[in-house]
Amino acid sequence: MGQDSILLEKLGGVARITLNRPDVLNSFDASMSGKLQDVLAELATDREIRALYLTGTGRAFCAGQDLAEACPKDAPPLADFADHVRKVYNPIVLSLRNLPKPVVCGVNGVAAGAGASLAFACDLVVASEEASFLQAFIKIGLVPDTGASWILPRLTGTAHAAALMMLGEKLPAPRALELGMIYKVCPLEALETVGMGLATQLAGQPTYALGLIKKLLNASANNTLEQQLELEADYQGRAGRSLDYTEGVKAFLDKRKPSFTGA
Ligand code: T3D
Repeated sequence: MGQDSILLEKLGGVARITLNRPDVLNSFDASMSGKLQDVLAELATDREIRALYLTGTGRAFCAGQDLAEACPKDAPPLADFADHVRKVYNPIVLSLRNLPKPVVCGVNGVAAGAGASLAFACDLVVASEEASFLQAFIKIGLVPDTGASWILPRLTGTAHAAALMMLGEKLPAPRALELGMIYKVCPLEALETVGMGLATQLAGQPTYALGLIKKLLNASANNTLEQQLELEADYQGRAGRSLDYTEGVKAFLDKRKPSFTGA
């Protein structure tokens, strides 16, 4: 029996998801993408889980599509990449962006093609000093997918996004940090502590409000100021009716640490 391509551990309020095909740099075959979709669907409704941590086994985070699966040596290539992208990668991006809880990504090594896009679809990205990001698509005659062409220009501006996508150069994590593509860089030995630490911290925060912050950030990309102001008002109304708001204010007035339940 083969190894499990996705590992899921529930550690208190945090779900730790590990991409686990290290021999092929955790590239996505049908089994791994299907399992990731299933795990994300399960975690979306698991009330005990209030934050996710996504990382990879071995020396890579994820090398995107498994090219041996997409173009087998002795068989015809995947019939329709459009169909494949719609069914496999688009639902994963939408699950991560629409998940009503925060996702921290711990990029342990190279993140290439859809693997880089996967990291950028998460809320907070922490990378090891050895990690790198690679818009590998152009190297094999493809275009960026899995949300890269939407998110990269918003992270770096069009000038850098165009260079990354067109030149396909490997970008070291410290440079990705300088360009505003990721949140933090740390030594590889510290990645687990830093990444899981952030996820654990987030799991103790007001989950409902964090979910609304994600929605605000998603909407801000295309809204006018007027639309965004209205959305903020609406969400503030909702957050103000949450149990965590009541607890937050009560704790402040009592001069004690709040105990948020996520509701
Ligand atoms: O199919 C569709 O629906 C289209 C959608 C596509 C979405 C995409 O993600 S397209 C982009 C696909 N990914 C790539 O093009 C990246 C390919 N990999 C690389 O360019 C390099 O491996 C890296 C730059 C990521 C790392 O280089 P390096 O030198 O550190 O490692 P390596 O020696 O190239 O790879 C190590 C092993 O992993 C090697 O196998 P071996 O020789 O030890 O048996 C290599 O073949 C394997 N591997 C790496 N990436 C992939 C892979 N095997 C299958 N698919 C991969 N993507």
